[in-house]
Amino acid sequence: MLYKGLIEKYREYLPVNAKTPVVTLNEGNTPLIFSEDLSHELGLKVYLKFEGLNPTGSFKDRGMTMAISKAKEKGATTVMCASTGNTSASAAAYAAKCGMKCAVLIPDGNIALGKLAQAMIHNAKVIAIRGNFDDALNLVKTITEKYPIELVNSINPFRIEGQKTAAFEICDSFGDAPEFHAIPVGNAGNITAYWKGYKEYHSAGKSKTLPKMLGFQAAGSAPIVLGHVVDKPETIATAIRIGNPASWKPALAARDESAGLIDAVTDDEILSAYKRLASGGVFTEPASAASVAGILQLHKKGFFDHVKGSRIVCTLTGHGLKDPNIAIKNVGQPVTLNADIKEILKEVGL
Ligand code: AN7
Repeated sequence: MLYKGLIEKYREYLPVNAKTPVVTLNEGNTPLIFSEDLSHELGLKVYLKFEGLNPTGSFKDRGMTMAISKAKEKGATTVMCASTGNTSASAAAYAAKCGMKCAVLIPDGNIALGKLAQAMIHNAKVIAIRGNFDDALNLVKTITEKYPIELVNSINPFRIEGQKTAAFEICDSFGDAPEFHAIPVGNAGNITAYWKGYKEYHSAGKSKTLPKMLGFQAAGSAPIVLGHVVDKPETIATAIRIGNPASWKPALAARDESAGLIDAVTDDEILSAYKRLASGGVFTEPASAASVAGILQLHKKGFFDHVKGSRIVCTLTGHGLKDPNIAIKNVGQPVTLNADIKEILKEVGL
């Protein structure tokens, strides 16, 4: 049967009705890739939920199909969000799909080029503000409270509803939940959404168990780990450069109810995991690699010593092509040679 996107697939678990105009780009249905490399090192069965293969290249599309469909249902004509990049790319695309206007506030100078290009080409009104993501989100909250504009950040509950379907897909693939689920944490909407999804599927009898949720923030932007707001968040993983997450409390609930943890990984650990994933054929953006950096760090501490053979899923939240600059910066430029077979063969090592 033709795949029509996650709203049609999981309609009975979502707050939509026959009258909801479904705005979709056929998001969801992303692959769970088995990693031989990581499984071998950790003594676990490691799967990568590659959300970079959504229509705009990140998991945000799952929430955006819901948020835009519900905005359309209530007659909204304009949507707005603050973004470190992926939310704006997704909002712009889904708004374009259904003829809505979209305005986005981004932190000036701190968003990956691919994400900026996406928001611009889909005709969003892109405003770079002199401030960080947290400043931008505060502005968007104030504006959307006062004016007839729909807010499509993850404090919009429909975003969480759409994003929870990733947990459904994982349970449908395995016939149960995995033992562990590792995920990057920025504004903390996604860890909240996964946990909601796992709990709902469990209640519906679709899975027998619940996973332990393992969340990872970048060390320079780790408010939840530190227990206080970070005024000047820093990290090379610009997607998760967030100092005051909107879904802070539900993220703590996900951590505690699942008997999991939320920890920090350094930029060096993130870059190392980023390069390692790419060396294994999977190109994610740096923020996405935080989930893998996190489990490698836990492995070194002996965290998995008594649970060998368990199944663990790492969410890879966005595609590596979002940020080509950081890739080139970390691996260097190609060699340039004359158009000469001898020179080429020598370079290839033949
Ligand atoms: C690749 O686009 O916040 O913890 O404004 O783009 O649910 O915020 C992006 C977040 C992880 C963190 N990985 O997810 C935005 C934005 C990638 C991301 C996260 C983001 P949340």
